[in-house]
Amino acid sequence: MFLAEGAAIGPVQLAALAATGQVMFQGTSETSAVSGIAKLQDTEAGLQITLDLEAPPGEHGFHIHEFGSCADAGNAAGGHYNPDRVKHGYLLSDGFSNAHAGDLGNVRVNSDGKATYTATVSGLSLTQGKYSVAGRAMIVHEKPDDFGQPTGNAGGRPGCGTIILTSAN
Ligand SMILES: [Cu+2]
Ligand SMILES: [Zn+2]
Repeated sequence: MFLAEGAAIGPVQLAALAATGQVMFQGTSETSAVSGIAKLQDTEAGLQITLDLEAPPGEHGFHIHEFGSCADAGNAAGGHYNPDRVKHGYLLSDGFSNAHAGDLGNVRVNSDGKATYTATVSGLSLTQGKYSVAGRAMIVHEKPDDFGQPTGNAGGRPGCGTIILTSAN
């Protein structure tokens, strides 16, 4: 029985865990000074996010929003990805019960205008399970996410990109 289960489950799990994706961030208006790329990968520990960004120095709220459109100055992306209808927070420390599934916190941009953000977010996936994010949008906000309600007071949406799959297996 043990051998039969291993033979049946192993290859399926490996295929499901190997998806990769990316987000090309572009300014949502002529005055938006935000650009960059995020590489995404499903791993056994969760969704691995590696963001390289150029933006005005300081902290910028960073979220996954519900819809994969950046039109209308980013507003077409809708609200924070929040399938559980819970309050706003910081997913990496508050978890899915006390934060939106899209609440990735802040990106800190250095004085040279560059930032890197890396995280592995348990529970999120590109295509698998309850919290799948491929086809949605990532937004880099004008201001810091202060984790206030209902959405962190992060202001405008100067940077946006759609989460696309680069490899499904
Ligand atoms: Cu946002
Ligand atoms: Zn939120």
